[in-house]
Amino acid sequence: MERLLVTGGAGFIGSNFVHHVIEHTDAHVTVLDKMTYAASGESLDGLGERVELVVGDICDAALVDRLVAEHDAVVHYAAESHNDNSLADPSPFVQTNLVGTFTILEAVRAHGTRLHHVSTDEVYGDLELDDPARFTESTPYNPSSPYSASKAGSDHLVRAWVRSFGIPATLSNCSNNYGPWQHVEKFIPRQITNVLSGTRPKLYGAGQNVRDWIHADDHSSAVRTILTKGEIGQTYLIGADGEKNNLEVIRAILRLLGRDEDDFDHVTDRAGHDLRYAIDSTRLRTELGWQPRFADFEAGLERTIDWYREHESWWRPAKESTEATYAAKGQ
Ligand code: NAD
Ligand code: TDX
Repeated sequence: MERLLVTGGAGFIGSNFVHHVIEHTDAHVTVLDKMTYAASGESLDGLGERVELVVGDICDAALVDRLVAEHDAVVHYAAESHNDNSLADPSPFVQTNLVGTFTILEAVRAHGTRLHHVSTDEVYGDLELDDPARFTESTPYNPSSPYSASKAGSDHLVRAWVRSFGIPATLSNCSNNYGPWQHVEKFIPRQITNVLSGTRPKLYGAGQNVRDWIHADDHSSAVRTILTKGEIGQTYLIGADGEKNNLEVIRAILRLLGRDEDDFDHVTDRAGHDLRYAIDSTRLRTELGWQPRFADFEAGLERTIDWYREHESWWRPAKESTEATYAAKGQ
């Protein structure tokens, strides 16, 4: 039985991956998670004895070294992940995303353990709205926010450890995820839970910014494909051809919830707000044979809305303080 160490496995995407692994393999999974505000133990409920949760920090070198030594592969999701938080206080982003990744790399180097590093398309900066181009594995890095710069730095560390020390690692850069268990600070859950709470959705600026949406289940299947079939040292872009601007998404949420599509507020725009992200995932599809299952964004969004309707007891405790933080910034 394979032993996998999944960092950040109690977060939105990491927990989805743990479910995916338990469903599709006979692997044993150890989750290493600091259980920050973004984590949810509940997201791992019901998975049985093949999943173990270790509460700890990826910056704790002794703990990370011991855990890495006991596992066959590490899948590294743990990060501070929210752009708006990185604008308010970049410090934990530098600590977790850079020092934490460095700590994992040193343990992987010491023990020769297979690593997959999970990253974001935001490392490439943004595209113009009228530019037909999409990001590829050779697009130059040009991050905009403290979050994306810290993720870009972590990618560079992984690549340097591959080249200089020969560690057996792969990398992936994925577009915007949606689905169950996403924190209410993020765009789609924030707007769904606003409507469910009787509050108007909040659109930054004019809402022309484009994101390339992918369901978290498709991200998980892509990471597992890369972990099993990917070429060591290689980077794979993960995306499902889901480009939509924020205005379209907010209108779709209102429509699916039976509300007037114009029943939302324009609020203060994000500083340095990236215009457009778009992924060309040809390498992953042609070289490794991966395909997304959730091709229809609106159908996936409808299922996600149903999930938030049915899980109010999960998201409600974080909602009030999240909205208070946004309100203090005029957002
Ligand atoms: P999330 O914020 O929901 O979860 C992050 C998890 O990491 C949490 O469980 C948190 O407790 C844990 N964590 C944070 N600091 C830690 C530390 N120092 N030690 C141990 N655990 C720690 O994030 P997410 O949206 O699930 O993103 C997961 C990964 O995927 C991140 O690396 C992110 O950059 C990447 N990614 C996210 C998206 C997206 O759309 N959300 C897209 C592409 C890539
Ligand atoms: O209330 C809002 N109103 C709004 O218009 C919020 C919270 C966001 N937005 C806009 C900003 C973005 O253009 O919606 C878009 C999506 O915002 P976020 O959900 O904050 O995501 P983004 O900043 O695009 O980053 C996400 O995708 C890439 C994840 O949070 C990152 O972890 C990932 O790397």
